[in-house]
Amino acid sequence: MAERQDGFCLREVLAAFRACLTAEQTVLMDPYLRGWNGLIRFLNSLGTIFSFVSKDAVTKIQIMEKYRSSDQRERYETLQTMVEYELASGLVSLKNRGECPESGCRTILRLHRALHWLQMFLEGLRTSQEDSKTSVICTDSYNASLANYHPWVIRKAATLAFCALPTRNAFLENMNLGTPEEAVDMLGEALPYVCKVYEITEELYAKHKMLDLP
Ligand code: 1PW
Repeated sequence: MAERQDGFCLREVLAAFRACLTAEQTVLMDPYLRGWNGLIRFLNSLGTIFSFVSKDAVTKIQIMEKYRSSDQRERYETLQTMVEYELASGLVSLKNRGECPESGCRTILRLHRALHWLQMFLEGLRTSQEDSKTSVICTDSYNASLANYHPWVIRKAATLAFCALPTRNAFLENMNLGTPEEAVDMLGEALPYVCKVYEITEELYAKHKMLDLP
């Protein structure tokens, strides 16, 4: 297994997703992107083979960070304000990607779909037996979620990369959450927040009929 990046801890990632949620049931952009940056560090710690998986997510996070440091930063404070602003200003293309290739709405939708995979994967890991294969858990969760949006060649490459995943216990230890048992407890406590962020985003996109943005 590749060397672990200094100081990576899944706890911080999960705390970031928890911090996304406001009392008004909106999702704050900055902790959302912070959570994603942590996930990328985590993916990279799994080895160079995962860098192709993380590269696209990195590009998308950077698009969103650019909005957050632009003159329009306040419009992008939450996913809800972003949707409202981009729709009202004609910045989202509902039919043709070419018109708005970097809209925040389409960019977040890609990260949102990937988050579903992550949520299912970590839940699978949490509830699996000690001798379960992480590659199988990862492939199953991928096939049930993100794979539906990927062409054959990406599905093939992703599934190949999953074969290189470490064993379940090594994986749980790599999360830096203590023993595998402690890691499982931590996941049980924190995953509901990731689910909640996912659900609120899904509802927001469904309400605006944006679940299939090109
Ligand atoms: C082990 C835990 C896994 C959590 C990983 C989350 C990262 C997922 C990134 C998958 C990227 C695969 C290669 C890129 C595919 C793009 O074509 C696709 N992007 C995503 C994020 O699915 C669609 O983006 P596009 O081409 O419409 O801009």
